Amino acid sequence: MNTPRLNTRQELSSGVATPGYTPQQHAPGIVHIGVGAFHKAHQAVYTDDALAAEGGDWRILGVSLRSDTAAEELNPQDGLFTVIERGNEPGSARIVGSIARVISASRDHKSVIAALVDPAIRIVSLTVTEKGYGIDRKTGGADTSHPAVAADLATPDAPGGVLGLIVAALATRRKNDVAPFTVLSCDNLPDNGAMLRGGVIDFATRKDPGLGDWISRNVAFPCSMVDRITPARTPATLAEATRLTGVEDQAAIETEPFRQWVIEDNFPTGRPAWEAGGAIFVQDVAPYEQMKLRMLNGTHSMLAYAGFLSGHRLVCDVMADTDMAALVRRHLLAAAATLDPLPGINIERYVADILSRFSNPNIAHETYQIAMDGTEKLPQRIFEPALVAQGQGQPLRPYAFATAAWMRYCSGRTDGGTPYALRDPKQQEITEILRNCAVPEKLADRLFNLKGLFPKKLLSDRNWTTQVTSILSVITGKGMREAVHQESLSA
Ligand code: CS2
Repeated sequence: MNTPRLNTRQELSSGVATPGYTPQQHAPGIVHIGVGAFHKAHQAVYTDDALAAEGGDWRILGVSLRSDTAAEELNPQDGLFTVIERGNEPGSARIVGSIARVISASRDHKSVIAALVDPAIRIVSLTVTEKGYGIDRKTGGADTSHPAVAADLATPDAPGGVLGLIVAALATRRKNDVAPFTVLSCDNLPDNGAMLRGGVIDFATRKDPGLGDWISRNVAFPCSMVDRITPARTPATLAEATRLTGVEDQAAIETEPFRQWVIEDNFPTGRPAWEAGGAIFVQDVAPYEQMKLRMLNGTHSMLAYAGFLSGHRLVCDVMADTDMAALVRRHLLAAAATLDPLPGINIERYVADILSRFSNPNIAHETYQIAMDGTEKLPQRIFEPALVAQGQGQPLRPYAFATAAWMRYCSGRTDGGTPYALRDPKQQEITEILRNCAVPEKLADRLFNLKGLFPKKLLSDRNWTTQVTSILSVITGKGMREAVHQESLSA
């Protein structure tokens, strides 16, 4: 007999948590761009909790800019999906009902625009990854070399990228005298709201300075810090969902029990009661964001490059390697030392929590997944805390090691010679500059010169460049495993 597919009419196995409200009775109030596993494990769960606690018309209309997968998986299931939490206890399943529907921009562009200009939509939130925004981090304006930005500037009436869509929708709302929506970035970027605000205003001003000015005076862009480790889904996730719920769920995801969301409380047109799910509302998100980016994400990137090249497929395998675990701890402590104390946060506890989250053996989080998009991630995760450490006279070694591990990773071959794809927006440039370059000093030099990547203050510090180059020469000479071992002796 065929297993029935999850939808609002299907009976589920006992013990499965279902929405504490009737999803169809709540209209959408949020458009979310980027309906990937992370959104489903994070904002969708908080919204589910908010709807159960306080109701309101706050369901989510998902928008996928590039792929049809989310729409194909979720729409036949009335937007429902299973979240499997995997901690140290056996996994538990929960059905989330906060997503009403997903619109695929490539198939139904009209509906995307209609949703964004609908007065009922009061929040547009985003998880589009670091590279999805098309904002130049140096100037803070629109990055005209970004393909979606360039295309949208050329044909602003048919926007397909983040900046183009938001600006076109805000222009229409302004014309129709409809209050603007609040724009909420949920990606791992410092000052994500302020950054997006800068990009949107610059993009709008290029088109119409009056619009840029109106946006700067009327649209809120709160910052937020998001955290929940969510591995890419595998066929095992779907099989486990069926085992736990008794139905087939093509949209199931798995994640860790931990979750955190710190949000700047700036929602002029209202918001769901996300605090019901544990979200914390503050005036200034920056210190929380710095803590998370430098400690959790910075250490993640370091362990991804060194771990992947040491032959570890999963983060929990990295943590079971005592040499690597020593470097993980060293990196966390070094990053912690760059932060000011934060009321309500016990930093030793935060370190211990991260170590235990990374060691979770029931989460199949791949080092290769984290290694992706290094040029987009290293500036805020590694270089920024390195600059603080430099200014405060703290050791630069942990950041130099992370950087050298990334440089070695850029060569695109394991120590055994197996090639892998870099998966980085600068992949082509990196591959070209590294062609026929086996000498570590040259390799480091060429990557140091990658346009716009390294801060000048680091490049002009010989202590920094020499450490990176010498670590890289140990890695290339002796292999990653041995280099990690040597490094761990002084950790
Ligand atoms: C990871 C993050 O892939 C990565 O770069 O560092 O996705 C990390 O798992 C999340 O930020 C955790 O909240």
